Amino acid sequence: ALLTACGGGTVGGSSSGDSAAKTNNKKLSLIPGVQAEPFYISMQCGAEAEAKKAGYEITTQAPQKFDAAMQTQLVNALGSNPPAALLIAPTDAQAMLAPIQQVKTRGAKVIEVDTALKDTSVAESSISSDNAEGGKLAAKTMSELAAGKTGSVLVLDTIAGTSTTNTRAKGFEDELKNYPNLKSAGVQFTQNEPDQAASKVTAALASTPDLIGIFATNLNTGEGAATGLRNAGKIGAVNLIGFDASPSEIEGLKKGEYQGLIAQDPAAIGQQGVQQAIAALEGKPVTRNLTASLHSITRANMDANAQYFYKQ
Ligand code: T6T
Repeated sequence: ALLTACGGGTVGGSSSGDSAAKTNNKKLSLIPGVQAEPFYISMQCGAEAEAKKAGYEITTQAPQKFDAAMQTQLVNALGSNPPAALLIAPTDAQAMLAPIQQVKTRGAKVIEVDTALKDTSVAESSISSDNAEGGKLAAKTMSELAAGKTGSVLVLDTIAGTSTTNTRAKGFEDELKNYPNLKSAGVQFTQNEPDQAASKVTAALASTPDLIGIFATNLNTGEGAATGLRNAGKIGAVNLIGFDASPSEIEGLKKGEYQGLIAQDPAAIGQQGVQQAIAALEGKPVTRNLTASLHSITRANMDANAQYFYKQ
């Protein structure tokens, strides 16, 4: 298991809830979307710090890939006597419903962090960025960068069924309609694999000669898009707006591979997720929906925004 940047806890590894029968009331479980990824590591750090402060124990288990079948195994492994609360980033808005519902039936409070199920009746509280607004913000930035120039703009999404990135893509496409000089070249899915994002960019450069911009809806699509542009010698010729602020994206922004990033605040999502879980467990008022902040980062303002860079 890997030690996290924040010191406590591990990524991956295993736990068993069976011997803890009577003491589960101070136990929380966090199941992020995927392991060893800066966004979720930063979220885990925020969650761990908050749990420690409140005298709760939190165990993190993350799937190897952003995949509903793999995540379902981890949810099922919580067993018949689950922790008091489950904080989870559902990897699929529909496929994760049944397993999460089962944990709830077995007595755990469910808190959604980052992504969410389509069925809003399961979670006590959902904490996420305003993803539609993030997409909009990216389109506005794209329009400013184009400065009136005409051309096509491609969106790289992750997987159909990922609530966050699907909403970012839609927010972007909706806002793009306000800029008649910018034409949509469509939304491509990449299975959250940087390699697939890179090949979609290579293909788009060949099929769409007037391509002037790419919006990558998360860090994996962004890293892949940067590779695709680099391979084609198109860095800077095509504007790349990314989402998130991983160390590799920040490096890319410095080098001019990205013209802008929309950073989330994953540590705050983790922290608030733990706060809401504890409120639910202790019978205190719970807020059904909480929105974490977004920050538009460019090369010009990056030094002032260093607190939003993700951990790795
Ligand atoms: O963008 C984040 C997260 O918000 C999204 O749900 C999945 O991808 C990331 O984890 C970044 O890779």
